Amino acid sequence: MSGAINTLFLVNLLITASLFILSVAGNTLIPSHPLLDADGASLISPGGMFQLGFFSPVGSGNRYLGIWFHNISVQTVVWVANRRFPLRDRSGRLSLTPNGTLLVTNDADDSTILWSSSTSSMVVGNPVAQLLHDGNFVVGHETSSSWTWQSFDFPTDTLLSGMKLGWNLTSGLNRLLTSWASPGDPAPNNFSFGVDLNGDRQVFIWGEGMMPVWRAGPWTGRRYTGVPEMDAEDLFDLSFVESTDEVYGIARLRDPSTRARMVINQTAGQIQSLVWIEGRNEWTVRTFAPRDQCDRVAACGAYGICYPDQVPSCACLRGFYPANPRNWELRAASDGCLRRTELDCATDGFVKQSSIKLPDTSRSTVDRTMQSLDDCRAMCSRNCSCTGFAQANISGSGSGCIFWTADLNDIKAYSGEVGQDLYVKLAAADLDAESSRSTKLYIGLTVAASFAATLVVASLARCICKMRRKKHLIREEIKDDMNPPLFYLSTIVDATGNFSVENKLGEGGFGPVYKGILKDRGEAIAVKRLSKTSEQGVDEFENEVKLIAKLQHRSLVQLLGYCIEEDERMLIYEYMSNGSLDSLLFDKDKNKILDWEKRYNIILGIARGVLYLHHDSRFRIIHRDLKASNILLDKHMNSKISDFGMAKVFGGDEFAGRTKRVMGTYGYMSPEYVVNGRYSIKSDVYSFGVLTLEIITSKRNNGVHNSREHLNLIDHIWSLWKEGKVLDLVDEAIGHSFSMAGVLKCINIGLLCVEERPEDRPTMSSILLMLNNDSAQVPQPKQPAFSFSRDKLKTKTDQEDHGNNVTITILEPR
Ligand SMILES: *[C@@H]1O[C@H](CO)[C@@H](O)[C@H](O)[C@H]1NC(C)=O
Ligand SMILES: *[C@@H]1O[C@H](CO)[C@@H](O)[C@H](O)[C@H]1NC(C)=O
Ligand SMILES: *[C@@H]1O[C@H](CO)[C@@H](O)[C@H](O)[C@H]1NC(C)=O
Ligand SMILES: *[C@@H]1O[C@H](CO)[C@@H](O)[C@H](O)[C@H]1NC(C)=O
Ligand SMILES: *[C@@H]1O[C@H](CO)[C@@H](O)[C@H](O)[C@H]1NC(C)=O
Ligand SMILES: *[C@@H]1O[C@H](CO)[C@@H](O)[C@H](O)[C@H]1NC(C)=O
Ligand SMILES: *[C@@H]1O[C@H](CO)[C@@H](O)[C@H](O)[C@H]1NC(C)=O
Ligand SMILES: *[C@@H]1O[C@H](CO)[C@@H](O)[C@H](O)[C@H]1NC(C)=O
Ligand SMILES: *[C@@H]1O[C@H](CO)[C@@H](O)[C@H](O)[C@H]1NC(C)=O
Ligand SMILES: *[C@@H]1O[C@H](CO)[C@@H](O)[C@H](O)[C@H]1NC(C)=O
Ligand SMILES: CC(=O)N[C@H]1CO[C@H](CO)[C@@H](O)[C@@H]1O
Repeated sequence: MSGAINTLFLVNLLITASLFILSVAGNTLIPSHPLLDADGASLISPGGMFQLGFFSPVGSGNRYLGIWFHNISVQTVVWVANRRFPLRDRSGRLSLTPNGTLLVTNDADDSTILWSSSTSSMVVGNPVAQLLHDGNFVVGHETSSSWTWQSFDFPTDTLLSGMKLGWNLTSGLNRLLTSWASPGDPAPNNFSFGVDLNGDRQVFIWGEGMMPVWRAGPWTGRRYTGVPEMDAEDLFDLSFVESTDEVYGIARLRDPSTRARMVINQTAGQIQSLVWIEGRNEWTVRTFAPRDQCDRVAACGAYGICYPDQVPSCACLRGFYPANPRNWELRAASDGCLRRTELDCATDGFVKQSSIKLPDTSRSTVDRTMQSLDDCRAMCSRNCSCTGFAQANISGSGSGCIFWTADLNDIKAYSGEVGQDLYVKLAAADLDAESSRSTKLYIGLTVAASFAATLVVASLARCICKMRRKKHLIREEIKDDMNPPLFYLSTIVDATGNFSVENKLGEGGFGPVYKGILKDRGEAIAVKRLSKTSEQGVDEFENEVKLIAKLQHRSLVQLLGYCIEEDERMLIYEYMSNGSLDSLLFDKDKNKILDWEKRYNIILGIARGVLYLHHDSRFRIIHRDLKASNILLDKHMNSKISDFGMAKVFGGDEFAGRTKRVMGTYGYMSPEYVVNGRYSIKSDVYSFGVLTLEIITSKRNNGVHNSREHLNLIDHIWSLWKEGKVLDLVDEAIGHSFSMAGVLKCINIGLLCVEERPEDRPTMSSILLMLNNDSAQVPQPKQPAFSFSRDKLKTKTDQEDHGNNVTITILEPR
């Protein structure tokens, strides 16, 4: 009995074994012989480097069709078909249809197609699918060597030798690597790696919401500008191809017998190139990026330059100074740098910045025909919108030019000879200054503070996590709480011409804003659309809906309704035909229409709106982000406050708070808020003061100043006020028909509002009293906050770092 069973078992085993041998024998799949997971069947590439079949990722029971390195001790999957739709058991089947489509189906339930190869052209005759020696799985006619489909066109997270990364411009096919969700789950996740077609074509890593994380930059004929170590690369030979129908990067193994790959790694957020070391039985990382803090996209903002080996790492390019000194002191350099002297497009020249990673070229143009740097220079000089240039192709004797027409962003300094030369356009005055003085670093930092900056990053990360969690709750919360009308998505799509570009008004705090006309009422509306990809902004959206729905005042922009449908979230507002205050005020031509009467009326409107928020509404509300771009003007030029994304509500007698997450706009934020995260109605008063002074002078508090002695507008006004010459700063566009007393009173009030101590600043009700009543007492202002001259800044920094504990306090995450 047991002998019979044994024999039967043996026969069975033999049959199974022979089937197994049959199915693994080849590298070819034909329509009549599907590949079944239940058989343990697979294909092996000629040469034995790759294997194709069903597998389970480490730590998961799910089954996927994939390709991996054959015959090595570490499971290394390089391609996955059904990334999102795993099989739960071994019932998977890979089949080839007679027209040449590959299908992964569930054998237990034949109707479920988990994956299919998308092809537009079908194979006529006898199709075959083959796993080639390089790991490419292809479909074609049995006698032809051109493929109707290939796995290399649909990469997952791995780039193999000979694979193209980038675009077929004719078909629009974009070969992009996307990271696995986790080692046990190949579903596509946050990080991707590919080619961006804007400007001079560049290679990027993008993170969540396709936010650029790292920029390899443009190909410079020999290497990517952001990968200087490529010169020493011995594993792959990299190149970049641009033609009328293709743009792609490609890496070819120098020694085709090595096992090597490039992979976008989810946990590290890096692109890594790895090689298998036979003797050690492991993968070794050869190169990776991003490598250091200077690889973070735009780490130092516009016209900033990042030195990886220095502390602090950010500096301004020669001829530029920090846009926001205060901010730089706080190690937040993303505001970047400003020109000392504006260009005049006649006498400007260039300063050479050597050994750098070229700035972002997405807003640049390339001329490959120019032969010499002199030609590039002449071209850039002639064109007023040109901000700088560099050689496009450093191979050979060098040729071609890249011209930048926007701010120069994301510049990294290399040590040694590896980088490239960048020529930055500067005003003649700055060129002279630069030749006598070499400003390299903006100093004012101790190691303790940079440690504290690390803590800020940690606390920020924590905030972001909190926001993510909240996203899921938002829908329910809003539904419970809402009273403004709900709009259908279709109504909004109709009104805005399906969010057409022509109707886009601008970019708001958390997404684009569109103009629309409600078809049934003919009423103009403004639609604020939360960008789908933005995690940031969900909190702000929620806040704004809940808050502004309950507010009604002629000096606040009125919310008409909202829309939450599918994954869209939108706010619908009354349309303000004269746009935002900043677009008029700071435009030399447009601000001529703002005579004193209009400006005074605008100041009064803002004051009434803020007073309503602080005292008259059912709650106490602190807006926290009053600034010129948040003041909108209706058709009669009445000012209205908008954007309640950051506003805070208080009940009862409480009217101050403290936050670890200091958000707002530098230049308008009061010192106690910037430094300690403390805010109160008096921080709004401070912002109101800044706004008032900006409205009178048409100058940005944080803008470029003609005078090098002054840090900002407040500082400038204060020094003229002391000298009794403050009317010199009044915008000429106001003309001569203004009431000198009225203007002086407004400046006086503005200066009272920006005093250092919150308790010294007036309340909104006394401000309105002063504005409205000519016989009301207006006290003399004291020295405002943030008013110290450039040389005092250094001393102040020292004090903060050594004596006083202020700087550290705000950076402490709790
Ligand atoms: C698998 O690897 C071993 C050792 O590296 C080698 O001896 C053997 O030939 C390989 N087999 C195949 C099928 O490549
Ligand atoms: C090939 O056949 C499959 C089903 O067998 C079908 O879904 C697919 O559209 C066909 N493809 C082409 C290109 O005709
Ligand atoms: C690009 O796509 C078009 C249209 O599908 C195709 O005809 C062409 O062969 C493709 N080019 C390359 C280089 O693959
Ligand atoms: C992005 O990655 C984080 C963790 O790294 C994860 O929590 C988050 O869900 C991912 N986002 C998406 C859209 O997959
Ligand atoms: C991702 O990179 C990290 C750091 O190099 C490494 O420890 C980890 O094993 C990598 N993950 C995968 C899936 O390769
Ligand atoms: C200046 O350069 C930009 C970008 O290269 C180009 O679009 C523009 O036409 C040029 N202007 C002139 C006057 O040549
Ligand atoms: C860069 O210059 C080299 C040497 O002159 C030349 O071979 C190569 O084709 C150029 N590359 C491009 C993209 O123009
Ligand atoms: C609106 O545009 C989107 C994407 O641009 C498109 O998918 C959608 O079909 C369009 N809707 C209408 C109603 O035109
Ligand atoms: C204006 O201010 C004066 C002095 O404070 C006060 O006596 C007067 O009542 C005020 N007028 C109005 C209309 O409030
Ligand atoms: C700062 O230090 C002083 C003593 O030097 C201490 O009294 C104060 O509480 C500290 N402030 C904070 C916010 O830690
Ligand atoms: C400066 C400006 O754009 N003014 C406009 C304000 O709105 C009214 C009505 O829409 C227009 O007539 C003005 O020209």
